[in-house]
Amino acid sequence: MSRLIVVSNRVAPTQEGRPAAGGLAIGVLDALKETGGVWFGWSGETVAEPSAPVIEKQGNVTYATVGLTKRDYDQYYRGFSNATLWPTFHYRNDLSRYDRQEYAGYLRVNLTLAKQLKELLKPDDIIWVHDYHLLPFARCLRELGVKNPMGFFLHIPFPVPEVLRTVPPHEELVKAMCSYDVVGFQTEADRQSFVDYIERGAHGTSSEDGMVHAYNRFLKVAAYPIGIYPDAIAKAAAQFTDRKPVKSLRDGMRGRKLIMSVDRLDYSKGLVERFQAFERLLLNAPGWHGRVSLVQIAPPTRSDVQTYQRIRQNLEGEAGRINGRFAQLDWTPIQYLNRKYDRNLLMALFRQSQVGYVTPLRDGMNLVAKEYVASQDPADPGVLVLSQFAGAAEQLPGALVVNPFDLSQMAEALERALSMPLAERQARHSDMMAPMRENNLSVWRDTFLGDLRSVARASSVAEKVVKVADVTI
Ligand code: GDG
Repeated sequence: MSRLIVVSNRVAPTQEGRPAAGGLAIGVLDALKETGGVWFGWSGETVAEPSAPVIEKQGNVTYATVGLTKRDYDQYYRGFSNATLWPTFHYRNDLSRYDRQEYAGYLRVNLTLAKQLKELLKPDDIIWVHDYHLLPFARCLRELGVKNPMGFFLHIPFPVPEVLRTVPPHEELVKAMCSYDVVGFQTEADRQSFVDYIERGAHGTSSEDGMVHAYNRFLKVAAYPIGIYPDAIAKAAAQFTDRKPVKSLRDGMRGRKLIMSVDRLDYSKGLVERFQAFERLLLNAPGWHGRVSLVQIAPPTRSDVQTYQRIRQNLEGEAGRINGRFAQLDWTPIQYLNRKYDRNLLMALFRQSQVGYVTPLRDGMNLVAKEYVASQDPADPGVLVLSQFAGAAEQLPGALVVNPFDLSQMAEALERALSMPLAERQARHSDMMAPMRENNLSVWRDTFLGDLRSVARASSVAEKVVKVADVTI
């Protein structure tokens, strides 16, 4: 059996039990632990000079991590990845900036990482690369002569061509993506945006079976919506219900209803709009004063990128303003907690709440939405209020789907969720659990890797045929 080599910008914390706030880390680590393999990427440290990977084995997973120099970190990570690609792919061109030096740094780091990985590779390894930091990684490996099968999965949205074209090297990036054998997206809409670019902007073609022909390459392009393990989450949520922080939250609520939100502190998550829609609920329906609180957990990320500092200030300002306007001596409408919590504890907190409030302005999938549903007690489940712009909306038919730009609609959905009868809550909950079980995290991994293996087999057969033909001629 060939080894699985997973490559992502950041390799998840190697210490068991340390909380990893981030959907990619959660998804990849769970997927890798079952099959075993190597996880290669950045250690999270900055170093004076690039050096050989540090290898650490834990169970059946080998972690191979490398440091980045300060210049690499600034140009590749903070710069082109997070100040150009992230905002643009989340349709925030207003926050996006382009700097040619940063793009050069992005390409340089991809090449350096490819050289470092090459030294670890065996001929029958299969390589699975993750996310927007590494769009050109396969092209770099191929230039170094690596012939192994290579797949790529994009965790964030892929924008429509008109938006993608605002990134100056868009064509070079899409061309580089065609060096993979399989390119996977979270949703059908993302897949369609990529195919539209290929057909209209790159003179390529696509066929019904998902094969794309462009820039002299054949690759499979499909949607592989990432899943979770709903039953394991349900179990953890139930087990942690009696832990101290969960109990003290419950006691502190004194019979009030609880709306829960958990997100990395990121402008794509629509936090300000979410607070304002909650404010509108309190304005429109004074009967809820003193009877409902919103708990927002938002661990900080990328806090050295300037736009992230602004969102933090903005949000703290909004929470303070709304609390100042409505709070009573014994009631704080919004509890805003700017820190990380233990994962199992989060699931138990979800289970305590009556509403999961997940309203990103754009999101590749959004695992929190799925985790919220999985955490619920089937006998008395909470209701999910979900943005139509989260990939998860394609998959969670029992949610109350809202447009996060429409504050009134969000306030109405909150009120409806808070008052929903038990039978309707139960029906909606079971409508969502069934597809989540069917498309759990192993299905995501196995479908992707199954496609990667079969495309790689087909292209190696085709290569042999071409070689034979060359000899015959
Ligand atoms: C990217 C895409 C896509 C959050 N706070 C804490 C904590 N978390 C965990 C959540 C969840 C994960 O982090 C966040 O995942 P999301 O999917 O919601 O969002 P991103 O981080 O933006 O992930 C996203 C995902 O990749 C996977 O493909 O769905 O669209 O943007 O699991 O529970 N975990 C702990 N403490 C916290 O305080 N332990």
